[in-house]
Amino acid sequence: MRLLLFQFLTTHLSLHTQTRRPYRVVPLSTPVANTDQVLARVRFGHAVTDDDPRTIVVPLPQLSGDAGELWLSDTAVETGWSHGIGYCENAHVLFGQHRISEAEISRHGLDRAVFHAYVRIEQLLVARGYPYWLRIWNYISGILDGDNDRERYRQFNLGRHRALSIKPGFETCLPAATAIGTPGEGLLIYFLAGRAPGQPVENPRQMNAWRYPQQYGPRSPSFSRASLLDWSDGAELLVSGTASVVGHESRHAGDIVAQLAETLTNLDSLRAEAERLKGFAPNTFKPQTFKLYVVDRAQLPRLQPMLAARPEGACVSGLEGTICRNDLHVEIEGSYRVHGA
Ligand code: 3EB
Repeated sequence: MRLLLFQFLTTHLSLHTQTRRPYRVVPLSTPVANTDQVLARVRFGHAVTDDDPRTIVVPLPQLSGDAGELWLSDTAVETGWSHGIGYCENAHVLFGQHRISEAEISRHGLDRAVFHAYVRIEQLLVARGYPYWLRIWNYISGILDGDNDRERYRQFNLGRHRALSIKPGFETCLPAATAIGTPGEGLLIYFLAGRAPGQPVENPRQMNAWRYPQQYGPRSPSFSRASLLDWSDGAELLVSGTASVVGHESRHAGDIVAQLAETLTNLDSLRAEAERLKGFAPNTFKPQTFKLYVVDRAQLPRLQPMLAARPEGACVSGLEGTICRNDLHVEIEGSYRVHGA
C-alpha cells in the first residue's frame, strides 16, 4: 500500500514538477569534448563495428543534408547492454536500441520476434525506472514482402500490438513512432523513454492509427501521431512519420508532389492541434529537425523546391527508405519546440 502511494506520488509529482529538457540533439559531426555526455549517436548508412550501446546505425542511404544525430546530455550518463538491448540513461531519459536478426525472425516468425522484443524492452524500461515510451523508431527490412496478412509490416503490427496491449488502456498512451523499410536483413528498434509520460496528440485530419480498419491488417498500428513533452524550458512535439493519409486512406497514389503537399498539410494540422491543446498561439512551435523518407531517390529533386518554401525546409534531411504502404511515396518525421522559455 505504501509502495503504491509512493509510486502514485512520484508519477504525479513528476508530471507537475517539470524538468528542463534533459538532452540536446546536434549534428553527428559536432565535436564533443566529453563522451560522458553522449546519450546516442544515430548514423545513417553502412554498418560500423562498434559495441558502444550508444552507437545506432540505420541502414538507409542518405540523399541530402545530414540526418545523423548526436543526442547530448548535460549530466553524466550510464550505459549498458541487457539481453541484447543497448541503453544509455541520464536520470531523466533512457535512449536504447535493440536489433533482431533475420535468424531470430525465421526461427519464431516476425510477429513473435517483435512481440518478444517489445516485451523485453518494456521490462528493461520498468526495471531501470523509465516506464514511459516517448518515441520509437522501427526500421524493418523487406517491410512490404509477403502477401496480404503475411506482409512483414502487418506481421510487425501484430507483434507490436500484442506486446503494447498488455497494458490496460494502452491506446490512450501510445508514443509517436516511425516504421520504415530498409534494404538488408533483420529489424532495428531504437527509442527514447522517460520517467514521466508524454502526452499523445492525434491529427484531426487523420483517423487514429490504432482505429484503422482491418483492410490494413489484422491488428492496427500502435502509435500516436505525436508525443508532447512538457519540459520547463519549453514544450517539445515529437512527430511520428507523417504521410499522405487522410482519414485512413492513402491519397494521391502515383503523384509524389501531391503526396508531399498533403503530408505538409498533415504536419500543419498536427502542429496546430498541439498548439490548441496547450493554449499556445499559432506557430508557437518552431521546427527543429526533420527527416524525409523517399522510396525512389530520383524523385527527391522534384520535392526540394516545395520543401525550400517551408519553415521545415531549412532543417530537413533526405533518406531513401520504403514506406509501409506501397501507394505511399514519401513520409516526413521530425520535431517542433517552443524556444526561449
Ligand atoms: C500512416 O499514417 C503512415 O506503424 O509505426 C507512419 C508512422 C506510419 C508510424 C507505424 C506507420 C507508423 O499510417 C504509416
